[in-house]
Amino acid sequence: MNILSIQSWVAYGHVGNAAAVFPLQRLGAEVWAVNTVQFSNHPGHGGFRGQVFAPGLIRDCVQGIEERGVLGQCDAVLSGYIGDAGTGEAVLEAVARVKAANPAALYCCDPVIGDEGRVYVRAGIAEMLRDAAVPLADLLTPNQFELEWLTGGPIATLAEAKRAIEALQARGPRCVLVTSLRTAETPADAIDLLAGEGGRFWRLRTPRLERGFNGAGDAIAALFLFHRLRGEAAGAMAASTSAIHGLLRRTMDAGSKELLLVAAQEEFVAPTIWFEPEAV
Ligand code: PXL
Repeated sequence: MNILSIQSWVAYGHVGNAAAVFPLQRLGAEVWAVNTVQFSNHPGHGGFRGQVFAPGLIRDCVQGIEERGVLGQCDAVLSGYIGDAGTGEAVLEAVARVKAANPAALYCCDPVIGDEGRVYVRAGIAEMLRDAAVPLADLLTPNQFELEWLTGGPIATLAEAKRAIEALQARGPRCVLVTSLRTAETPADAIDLLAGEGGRFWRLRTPRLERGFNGAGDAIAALFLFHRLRGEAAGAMAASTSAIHGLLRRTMDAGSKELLLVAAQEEFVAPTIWFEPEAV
């Protein structure tokens, strides 16, 4: 399995490609990692240094891969946090090139816009994701805030979440995984995930952890893509969520600010706790 992953890179810690590449490799995927930035660390630490790469670097790397004659062996493109609109265009051009070389390739778009009621990407990015990336995506992995932003309204119930997924599916992606969802039906101590594909929906309920983790969304999107390439959505949701839950629990127990991807690597292969989705 070959996955072209176009995301940010941090030297210290784990977000973007630095959260996605190793879990994919640990499962046996070849990752063609194209980095959109090189930062010292995630901005959530309060400060950071580094550079945003020009979109031309992404185009060059994809063209170079194409010139080696291997683009047709790419099974999927994965994109996440996009720093500026030019990068977004280069990502979508890469998707088009891969799909031209391998029509069976999937595009998994993690539409990183914000969380907890707040947009945290630059002006224009959210609109680009909604208007240009969603129509090209085969798999989409929004959190609840992103699902609400992309579909234009608050989501308070499971029925509303299902309708929002259907509205997105009508615009492009056949498979949508909502990576964190709290509705009227969600117990206070839980977080739900909701997947929809082929007219069916599955909900998976996990214990709510005391804090959030930068990069967790990036890692779950990568693992969901991996397992969905291997099989169907419900199984991919179970495998990816169970793995990330194990990773987060271990990270929390150790009191680490950054995901303990290396120390918890067995969780990607054989999660300690297995969560089963239910059809809803
Ligand atoms: O986790 C998403 C992400 C990835 N990369 C960088 C980020 C963020 C979220 O803020 O800043 C550089």
